[in-house]
Amino acid sequence: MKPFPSRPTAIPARLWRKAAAALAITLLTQAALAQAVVVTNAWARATVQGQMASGAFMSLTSAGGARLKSVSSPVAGVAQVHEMRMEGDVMKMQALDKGLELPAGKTVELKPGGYHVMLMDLKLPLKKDSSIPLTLVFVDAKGVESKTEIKVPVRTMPPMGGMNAMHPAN
Ligand SMILES: [Cu+2]
Repeated sequence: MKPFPSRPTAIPARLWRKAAAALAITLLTQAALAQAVVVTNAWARATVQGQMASGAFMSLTSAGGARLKSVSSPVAGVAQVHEMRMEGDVMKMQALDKGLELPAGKTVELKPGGYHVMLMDLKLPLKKDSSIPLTLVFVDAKGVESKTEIKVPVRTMPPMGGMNAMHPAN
């Protein structure tokens, strides 16, 4: 049996530089990904004739922590981030003036009965199987603002599982 070499194999400096450059690119990519908020399972509830408001729902995951500051959509005159909570026996809904906190690495669910995107003053009915554009404005842990535009499918029921996974463009 050959003895284990006591010296590591010499690696030419040229290769080390290549490896270092590759590592730097990897780290940069990871930093960019850490800042982005991943949006999955987005959907908006279809409306019936004459209905002027609806809700949009999704799961938001921020690796580094962020805040959903505001939302907007060309189909709604007013779009807000809302929360629903019980006050005594009464379910109340209100706008989150400071936005919705997204703790690092935790998935925050926007769903019926909880946090949601409220779409008001609808300019057109939300038709089942269509989709609407939605702009999400996030502020990351360093206070840097970024916009994510997503296409939100209009449904009558929440989606099952993660078939509508979407990633921010930036
Ligand atoms: Cu609401």
